[in-house]
Amino acid sequence: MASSRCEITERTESEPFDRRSSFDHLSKGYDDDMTDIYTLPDLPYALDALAPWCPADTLKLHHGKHHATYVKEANALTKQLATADPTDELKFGALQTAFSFNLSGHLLHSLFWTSIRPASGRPAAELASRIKESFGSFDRFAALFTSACVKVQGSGWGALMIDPATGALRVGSILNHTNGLAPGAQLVAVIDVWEHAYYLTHKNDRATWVGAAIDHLDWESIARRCDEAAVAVPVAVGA
Ligand code: MN3
Repeated sequence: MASSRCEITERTESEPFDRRSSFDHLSKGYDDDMTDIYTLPDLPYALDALAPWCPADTLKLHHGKHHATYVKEANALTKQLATADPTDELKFGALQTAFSFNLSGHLLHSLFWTSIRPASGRPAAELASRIKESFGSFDRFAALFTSACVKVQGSGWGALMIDPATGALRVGSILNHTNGLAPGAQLVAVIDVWEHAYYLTHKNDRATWVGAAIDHLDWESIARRCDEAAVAVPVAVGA
């Protein structure tokens, strides 16, 4: 239970203090009456709908524990930041870093659940031609996206994004939760390649997990996000 303002709550044996998974230690207290801003979205399919490439036990843990923790921490950190002292640079910086990490985790997972679907398939005509324009062919896109996912060093994501300068589709990697393409790049699909996404089933075989996920991309959702994306940012060239 979170402490109320200006109180320090002693933890009991049943409530172990784990610095690795909680940021409570960054604040001695905050306004716990503030409403939570972020909520865990429901999955758009049943827990067993993605089996066998993503079985129910993996999905339940991933959504109900990993994603839920990002939501919980993002809410807690919002409250802590609301009352944090910005002149306490070390603490304030740590809170901001932790908030960014957890909010990004929430947003990326929310996008991930709607980037994949139970049925395999290919993009419909309009998106198919946009992919061809951007990459040359669907196979070329698939090879690039596979590489972007498989070759993430450590934990991260493969991403399909809209280049904010030209409007072209690009693939890129996200290390941990940080977009490695460009500020303003609009994500239209992501694939989680943190080990918690696949290790229970596929052990260290990330390539098999990625292959299945790309085969099950939800092209209708991706097409919708492409349609809804803002027009390309005009880039000034010359004087
Ligand atoms: Mn994950």
